[in-house]
Amino acid sequence: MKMTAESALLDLPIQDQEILKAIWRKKGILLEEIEKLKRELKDVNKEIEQVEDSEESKSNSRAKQLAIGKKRFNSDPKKGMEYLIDNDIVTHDEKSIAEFLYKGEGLNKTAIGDYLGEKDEFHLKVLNEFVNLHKFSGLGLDKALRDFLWNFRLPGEAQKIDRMMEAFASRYCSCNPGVFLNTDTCYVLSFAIIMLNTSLHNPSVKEKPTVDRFISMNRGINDGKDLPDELLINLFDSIKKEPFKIPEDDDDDLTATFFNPDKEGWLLKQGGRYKTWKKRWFLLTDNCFYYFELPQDREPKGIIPLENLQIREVGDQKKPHCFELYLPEQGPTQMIKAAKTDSEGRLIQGKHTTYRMSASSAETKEAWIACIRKSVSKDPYYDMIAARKKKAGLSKSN
Ligand code: 4IP
Repeated sequence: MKMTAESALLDLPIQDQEILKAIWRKKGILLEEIEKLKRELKDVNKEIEQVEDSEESKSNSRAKQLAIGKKRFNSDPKKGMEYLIDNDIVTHDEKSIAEFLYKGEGLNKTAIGDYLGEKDEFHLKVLNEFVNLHKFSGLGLDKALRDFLWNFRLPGEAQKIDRMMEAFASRYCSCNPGVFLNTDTCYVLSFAIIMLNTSLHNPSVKEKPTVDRFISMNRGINDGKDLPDELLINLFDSIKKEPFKIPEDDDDDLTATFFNPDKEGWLLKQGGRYKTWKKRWFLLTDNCFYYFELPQDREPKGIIPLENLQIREVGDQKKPHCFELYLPEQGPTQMIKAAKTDSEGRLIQGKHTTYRMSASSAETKEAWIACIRKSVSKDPYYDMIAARKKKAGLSKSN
């Protein structure tokens, strides 16, 4: 006979029956609780799965938004950045935008340059934060420039370049106090390095500058004083040995588009008051025409700023292949603004109404005329650099 739990219970003394019944009740309650917990656990697991699913899709859509944002930024930097901010990928403050641009993953370096070059106050703050992310301490100016110019592509607009190079120069000077007497010196020298890079490595520039020429070009830029030759020689050697690596290099040279190649060579020059002809070494740079007694001379005999001047071919009874610089729309007695050193080495004003030069051949004459024409035609970069150069050389006396 099979014994049920109830019949077994009846065999027990009353007291034990009560205890057993209580245990059964307790067991029932516990079982119910276990079931309830199981159900709850199932629900919680379900919820967790749902949460995980939505997190995944959230991160999926975030990745998608990031990709869209970068794509938009590359075609329209301002709008792209707005999109990235609206979608909480980048926070709307100069620091996080600068960090995002500095990291630069998937961003076009031309677009970064355009964004950083914008002129309103907020963009200027971003530019400063961006420049401050660069560690220039203990770096030579060439190395710092290489690092800086690798992170974006310099925009083509003079004012944008000006702001960026200004920010670069202040950062370099604050990381390396004492190297330059002021930030304008650093600014001017940075441009000189960029120009040197073009002159040395652009095959279309035929006359390659020498180290002496580089030194003489940068005379007096350190608050009116000369920078140490050693510093300039090291910079020259570094650029000569290794040209700048330019982001997204597509044969479009960094500076060839906005710097006219300089020219130098022998010409005969006619005197102002006394019309004697002198053989002088001429050099065209920074919209100025310099002449020296000898190519290796440190000090020019004369300086003719080309601003407001025009150039024309002329015939001369005594000399062949002549051209002259003249003042357009001025009377024949109007003097050209120019400086020369007198026999005692003092700087005095020139006394020319025109500057007449004779070249050794028709080709040389043509080449000079073409180069000077390029230089006298209004170049927006010229004013910018010339003004800064002036400041770098004269700021102490200002
Ligand atoms: C001089 O003639 C030279 O031609 C000077 O050229 C010239 O100065 C003088 O012009 C001219 O009088 P002499 O040597 O026969 O005296 P450089 O300075 O190249 O020697 P410029 O102004 O052309 O440099 P005036 O205008 O100073 O007289």
